Amino acid sequence: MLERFIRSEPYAWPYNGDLRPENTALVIIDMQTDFCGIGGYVDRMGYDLSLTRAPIEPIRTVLAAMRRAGYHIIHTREGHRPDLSDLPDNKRWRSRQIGAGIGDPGPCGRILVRGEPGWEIIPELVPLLGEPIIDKPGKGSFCATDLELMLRLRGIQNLVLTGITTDVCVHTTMREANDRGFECVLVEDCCGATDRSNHEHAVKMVKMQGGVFGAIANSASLIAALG
Ligand code: C5J
Repeated sequence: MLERFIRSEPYAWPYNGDLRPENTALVIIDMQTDFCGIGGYVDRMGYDLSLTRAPIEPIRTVLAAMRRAGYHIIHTREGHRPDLSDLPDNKRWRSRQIGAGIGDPGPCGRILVRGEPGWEIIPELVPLLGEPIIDKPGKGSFCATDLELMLRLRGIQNLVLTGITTDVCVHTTMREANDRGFECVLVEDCCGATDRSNHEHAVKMVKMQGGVFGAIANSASLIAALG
């Protein structure tokens, strides 16, 4: 086997040098208007949209490179059924405390509800036909979804994690994936949080204990490793 690694911290990723399009997926998490668009959920909560919009261009570049090289591409969306039957009462209650009630009407339609304009993936990163989209009711991409089945059926072992938000849905997904034995790298500049320090601390957490959840890379070193 020809070994291939990405320059990353705290170790060169993947641990075994087995980086191939066949066994590796780019996962783009929740790049929806609700998380980075005007009038969406994050905007309604009053956070700085420039922080969650910052990864759009880096992800675009990585997406184009990984599509070209034939890697698996998987998108996720956070959202709830229109009848809100998959929305826990406490999640709704908490969102209302901060003025962005999930299921309530907003400028982009009902907040975080499947089928509404705010729930759609932003046009810059629209999935191609055939690229799986995982619809998830929670923060982690494995909870109450068929993601693990899709990965196992395709023989995918390595996950390149991008999207928003670093400290919430990206981190939860990375932790879930790591516990299931997937080898994960989080691409720092392809992620963003609602708070800069949360982003930085989420990145730092991954690097503890020899890479407790995997590794951290940036888009330039990832693209360089793809050859
Ligand atoms: C949040 C997410 N932050 N996609 N969702 O509620 O990270």
